[in-house]
Amino acid sequence: MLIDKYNQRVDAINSLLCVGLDPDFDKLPTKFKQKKFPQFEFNRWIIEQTAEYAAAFKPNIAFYEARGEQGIHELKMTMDFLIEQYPDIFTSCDAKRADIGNTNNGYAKFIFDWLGFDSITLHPYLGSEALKPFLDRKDKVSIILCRTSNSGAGEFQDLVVDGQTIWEIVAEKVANEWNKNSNCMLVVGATYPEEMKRIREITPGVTFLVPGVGAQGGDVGDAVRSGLDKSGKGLMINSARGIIFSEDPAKAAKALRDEINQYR
Ligand code: NUP
Repeated sequence: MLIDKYNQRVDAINSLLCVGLDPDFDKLPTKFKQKKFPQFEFNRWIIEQTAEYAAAFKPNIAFYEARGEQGIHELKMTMDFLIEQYPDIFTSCDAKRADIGNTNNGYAKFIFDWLGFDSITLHPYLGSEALKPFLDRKDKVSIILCRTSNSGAGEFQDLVVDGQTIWEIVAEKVANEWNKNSNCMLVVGATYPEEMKRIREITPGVTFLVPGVGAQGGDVGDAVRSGLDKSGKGLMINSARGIIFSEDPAKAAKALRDEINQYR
């Protein structure tokens, strides 16, 4: 079970930190922009700076797709580097996929098998039947959007159906149906700690990917207190811009790891 890979790393380095590898090309320091493989070289530097604090790395595929085949090539180089040099660190591809069944096989082949990611983010909009090809992958983790961190998250997610919000229904689906292989996680934004508390009640044993701290301004203490599970884990707290574009990424990663641990 690949969630064990994450938990073992959490225990080994005492960290719930996930470093977001979102190398927005326009924001790269000039010395990287000039290189043959700018996003890869930047990522390698970030990985080397932050690995000792990182339980997980999460590239968002958008920043690579934006550069076409060159970006995809550099994402592959990044994954090859991580798999070879840091095989204990959990990897997540933030791609928010999910389509009809046979189309999903294409996504799974690309992200799990070719790129070699441990996990993928998925939206639940097409329903259980559509998620099945991902959920059936016992060797990989499916991370399902539940309550996202953005300001407009509530437009659909807060809609009430039969007395429950959509995000509560998604959490219940994971609790009761989708997690039969113990390979599901949920995306729960740090910017909504009250909702996170409720989702923790519905899914006591599920690990949350938590974006929204750092650049998006979510409070680390609120998120940790709301989302921690009984074992003092259950969270993968992501920061991208707040670490990778800070003056000193190693220092920023250590500071966030320590801040998270202060509330555990
Ligand atoms: O609800 C979500 N919010 C969010 O920011 C779900 C996500 N997957 N993300 C992603 O997390 C976002 O696309 C980006 O890759 C990362 C947050 O980055 P940052 O705000 O720490 O720079």
